[in-house]
Parts: sequence; structure tokens; C-alpha cells
Amino acid sequence: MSLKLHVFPLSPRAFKVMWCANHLGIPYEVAPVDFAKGTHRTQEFGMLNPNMRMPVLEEDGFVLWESNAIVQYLASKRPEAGLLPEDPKARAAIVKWQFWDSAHWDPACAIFAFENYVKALFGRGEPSPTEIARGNELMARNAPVLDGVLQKHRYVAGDKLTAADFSLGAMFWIAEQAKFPFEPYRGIQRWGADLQSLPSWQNTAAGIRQKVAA
Ligand SMILES: N[C@@H](CCC(=O)N[C@@H](CS)C(=O)NCC(=O)O)C(=O)O
Repeated sequence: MSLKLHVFPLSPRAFKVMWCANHLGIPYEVAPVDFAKGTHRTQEFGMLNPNMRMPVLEEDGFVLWESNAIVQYLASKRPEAGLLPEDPKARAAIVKWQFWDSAHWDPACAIFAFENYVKALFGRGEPSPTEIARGNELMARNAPVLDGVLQKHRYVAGDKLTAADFSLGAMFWIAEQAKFPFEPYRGIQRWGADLQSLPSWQNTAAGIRQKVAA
């Protein structure tokens, strides 16, 4: 198998790329990144990603980091699936949301992910009320934007599933543990439930849970 994903699968950014590859039927090998052992802080990993962060995709000497760039690359390998159309306007309407993810949505969600989930997972203490307050502020600014479009149509960029849904929706992988404050946002909740009912989501989740339990 020539495509390899370096991932810590409990992370939503890892889930994002594994889910997308599974959805598209792109076979891959998992190269586990062990945060507890610091395998991402080695010189060898730094050669792949100088940021010392996962996920990283490797394929026949081609190396790609940044989860949303990986989603775009995977989607481009299977144009027939329609996750990232060639038409410039249709494509830009999707890419816009992927940029929005990196700039606004991911940073807001990451606060809850770190404070409520990562700290508990690695025994790094209690959530910081100051950080949670900062997260609530960011969420109050950004969640209504996403909720607004999801009240109008089924998926982020319209009525079809696109690369934008993978970029933004992967956060639902840890929604329970991270305690994202999504209660007021009916559009986001309905969309999250829709994504989680997709066979590709179910298979990805089951595969990860099986590995973690083993
Ligand atoms: N913008 C990057 C973020 C990657 C990132 O921050 N990954 C985290 C885990 S979710 C990581 O590898 N952290 C390692 C560290 O902070 O030492 C992406 O979307 O790929």
C-alpha cells in the first residue's frame, strides 16, 4: 500500500483525514503517532513535518501536512465523488469553508478539545475556567455563522456532501468528551447527526475504537 497516514486517531484532525479516505475508498496504511511517547517530537518525524504535528500524509515520497490540505488532496484523487468540484465557483465555495475552519472553527473547538479532553486523556490537570470562557466567546461568534447555513441547507456548502463537511464536521468525533457548547445550535446538531450516520463515519469510528480497545 503506497499511501500512509501518520495519525493519532483519537484526534479529530486525524479522524478527518481517515474518514475522508474511507469515504472515497482510498486505501491507506496507518502510521501511529504516539503522543504519550512523543513519537512526533523525533528528528525522523520532523523531517516529515517540521511543525512536529500530525496528521501527515506520505505517498511515494510525496509528503503533505495540514489536515485540510490532505482532505483536498484526497478529494482531488477521486474527482468522480464530487467532494471538490473543478468548476472554479463551486470549488471556491467549498475551499472558503476549509479556510474558515483553519482560521476560526478549529481554533474555537480546539480550546474545548484541549481543556476538557486532552487534559483528562494525558493527566494534565483540570480545565482552566479562563480558557473555557475564551472558548465560549469564540464559539458565540463563530457557531451562529455555521448554524446559519446549516439551517438553510443540509450540508455546509449546499445540499451535497463536500470536502467542507469533512473539514468542519470531524470535530463531532470528540463532541462528547470535549463538551462543545452546541446546545443552542439546532442546525449544527442536525448536521452532526447526519454526518455520524454516514457509513464512512461509522466504519472509521468502529475501526479506531477496535484498535484502541485492542
Ligand atoms: N492545522 C493543523 C493542526 C495540527 C495539530 O495541531 N495537530 C495536533 C494534534 S490534533 C498535534 O499534532 N499536536 C502535537 C503537539 O502539539 O505537540 C492541521 O489541521 O493539520
